[in-house]
Amino acid sequence: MQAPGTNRDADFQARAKLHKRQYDCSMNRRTFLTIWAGLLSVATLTGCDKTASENTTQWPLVKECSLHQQACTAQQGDASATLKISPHPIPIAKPLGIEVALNNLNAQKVELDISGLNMYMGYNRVTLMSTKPNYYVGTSMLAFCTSQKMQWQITLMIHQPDGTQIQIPYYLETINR
Ligand SMILES: [Cu+2]
Repeated sequence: MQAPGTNRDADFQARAKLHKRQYDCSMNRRTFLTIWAGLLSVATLTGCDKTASENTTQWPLVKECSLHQQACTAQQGDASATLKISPHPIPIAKPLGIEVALNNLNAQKVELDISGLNMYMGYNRVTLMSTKPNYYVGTSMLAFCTSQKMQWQITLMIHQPDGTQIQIPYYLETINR
């Protein structure tokens, strides 16, 4: 283990990253504090979210709309994003068709991230392809889970040309049969 850096800025940035990382990984508070207290070398803090330092705006979670039944739209001001995941209902461990339509959002790159809310289900992120203006498609998959009920957060990550990022999260629940 390396000695913690003495540079204050680096220290601050490391803490900010840690904080972000905790949010992204649902790391529990105790683990977070343990790591923070140690302020381990930054080299150990890899994985999870490589864009943690990116300037990110998070939209509210879309929860009222069921992706099992329909396309769901998130809206903020005049900007909106519609996500459709096929087939309906959304199966586990089968290829999924992803379609995203953007409105008044300046996207350079669009990614779809799937994370387990009630259980860590690993890193699952794909880059969507633009097939026509403001329209992105791709394929993804929900990981198989031994737990009966899984709660997922499906996040559209809109990378804008100025380097900032908009994250648009959708809620999804699956029941294992
Ligand atoms: Cu699980």
